Order: sequence, then structure tokens, then C-alpha cells
Amino acid sequence: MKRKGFIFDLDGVIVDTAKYHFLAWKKLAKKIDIDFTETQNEQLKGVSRVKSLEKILAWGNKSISDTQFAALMGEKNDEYLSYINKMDTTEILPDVPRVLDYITEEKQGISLGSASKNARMILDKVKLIEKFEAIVDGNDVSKAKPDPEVFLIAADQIRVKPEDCIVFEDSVAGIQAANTANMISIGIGEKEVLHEADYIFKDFTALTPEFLQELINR
Ligand code: B16
Ligand code: MG
Repeated sequence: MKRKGFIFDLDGVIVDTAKYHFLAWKKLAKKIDIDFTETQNEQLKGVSRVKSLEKILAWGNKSISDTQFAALMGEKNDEYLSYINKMDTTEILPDVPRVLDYITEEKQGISLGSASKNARMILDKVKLIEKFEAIVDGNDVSKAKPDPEVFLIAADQIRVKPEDCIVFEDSVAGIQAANTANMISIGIGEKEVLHEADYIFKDFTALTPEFLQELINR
């Protein structure tokens, strides 16, 4: 049996940081007189920081200089980090440690494949950083999801072929990236949204040891 690679997205899979992204973007949008709703925030899931600001400006019909753009990106991140700094282990989503421990005990590969440039800091805050054999995040890629780059690097770093990898993702772009990479895609969230995934679960509490073993035995 070949060793498998389990690749985890971060925001929305391991922790719910979408609420902090929302608060930080909302404050920034208000400052530049743009209305920003929770529904719009949904569309920013899995989307890079640059692309997120581009979308918000487009929604508000605003165009700004490159210098202003860079300054706003910095401001948003400082505000976001003020929330991240207060994070602790209580913010880990249900049953994530159980699944990580099961995979580790079975001696399978574990890596992170996230669009966030703050991924290492967040994993450190919630004390999960040591569970990962490799961490690939927004600092390591040039192409954003749905491009498969982040997952292909994550697989390569744990020396597992893409077809032997399983990706856990909460965003549509991430599911598409995993499918394009020829990996098994597991959607964490709503069936209606993530229907392109090979499997869909509401959260990790529904991931049984039997199912995980089935993935390992494939
Ligand atoms: P940062 P993931 C993504 O993380 C978030 O879903 C997305 O909302 C965010 O804009 C992006 O990271 C960039 O984050 O500003 O921290 O670099 O879901 O790919 O783990
Ligand atoms: Mg995500």
C-alpha cells in the first residue's frame, strides 16, 4: 500500500478565520465608503488578499493608485492580525485534532495548502504547527486557487504523487484546484456550494476512522 498525502486548507477547514477577515475588510471598506456585506465576504473565501481588495473595489466602483492599494492592503492585514494575535487552541474547529492524530498514527503524510500569508502564525497560535510535515502558503505560490500550484507543491514537499493525495477544502476555488491537480477532493461545508467535490462533509465530526482508513487503503 502506498503512503498517502493528506493536504489541509487552513481558513474554514482547521479554524474559522473568515469572521476576522470579514471584520477587517468591513472596517477598511467603510473607510473608503464602500458597503460590504457578509454575502460578499463569502465570495472572498480561498481568494488571495490582492484579489480580495480588487473585488471589493470593483463592487464599490472605485479605482485607486498602486500606492493607495498597497497601503490599504497593509491596513487590512494589521487589523486582521489584531484578531489573530488573540487566537488560541479553543478556535480549532471540532475534531480536527482527532483527524490529524489518526493520520499521523497511520504514518501518512500531512501538509498544509493555504492561500493565506499568515498561515504559519495562525498554526502557531492554535498550537498545531508541529502536526504538519510541510506548510505551503500564500508566500510560496505565484498562482492563486483554482490554480493547483499550492497543492502540487504541498504534495511534492511530502514526496507523495498528486494522485495519492487527498485535499480538505471549504472553498469552491480550492475544490477546483484539487480536482485539476488530480487529487481526491473533500469539501468541508455545504453540499449546494461544494458539489464539485468527490466527497462532502459538514465538518470533521462526520469523518469516521473507517472512512479515513478507506482513503489510506485506496
Ligand atoms: P491572508 P485559505 C485564504 O485562506 C482565505 O480563505 C481568504 O479569505 C484570504 O483572503 C486568503 O487566505 C489570504 O489570506 O490575507 O491572510 O494572506 O482558505 O486558503 O487557508
Ligand atoms: Mg479555506
